Amino acid sequence: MFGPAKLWSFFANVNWSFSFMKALILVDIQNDFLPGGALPVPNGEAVIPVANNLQAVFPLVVATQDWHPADHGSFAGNHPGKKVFDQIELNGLPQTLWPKHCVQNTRGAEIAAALKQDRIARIFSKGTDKGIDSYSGLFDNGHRKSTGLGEWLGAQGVIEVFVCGLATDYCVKFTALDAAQMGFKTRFIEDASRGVNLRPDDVANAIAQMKRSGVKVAQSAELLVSK
Ligand code: VGL
Ligand code: ZN
Repeated sequence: MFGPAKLWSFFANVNWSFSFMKALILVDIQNDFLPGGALPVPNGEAVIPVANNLQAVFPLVVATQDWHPADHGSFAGNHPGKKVFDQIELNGLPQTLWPKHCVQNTRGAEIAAALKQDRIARIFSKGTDKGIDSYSGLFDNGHRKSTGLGEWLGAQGVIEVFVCGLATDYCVKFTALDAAQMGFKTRFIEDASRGVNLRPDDVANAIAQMKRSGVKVAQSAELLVSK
């Protein structure tokens, strides 16, 4: 075979779904963000069956894991006189104070047992530096350090990412915004995510902000049929 026929056979045999790979990013589906955990997201458990079904239609699945040292600066208990949900400044950045959660090597920090994990290619931890929080799975809140997730996805040939998990108004939102900013075509999967809603409109505002930043909103049903 030579000429156009050879060229055609080359293109016909490329697995384009892998060359331009789509990746599913499962954000912080950890015990502490589920009922009974330290910082439960209302109805957070509802994301698990949806996330389990979604994994089957993605060639690549990754997860993020909030992974704090016990003396992390985002914990209210590490700031005498402050309460949970107070706003402070932490090394020059605005910081909401949270209950102690997702402490490294504790049960609360473990990925939920009900989440299918055999297809998770890599888990990227974040929030490991006590001096700065990290809502996004790609960078800390000051964009000072990368977790390596964005670079790793790029190296796998990923051009499009689908982001879901906990919590819509914090880690899911900032993961999606950073992915879009890094140049990934980015979609937020609404029914595979739940938010905290400290203020009643936080989830709605998070979705609006993602949309303004070029993140498209998807529902799991449309993804499960078309792939
Ligand atoms: C998260 C607050 C503090 C999240 C993590 O996963 O959305 N929220 N740490
Ligand atoms: Zn955290």
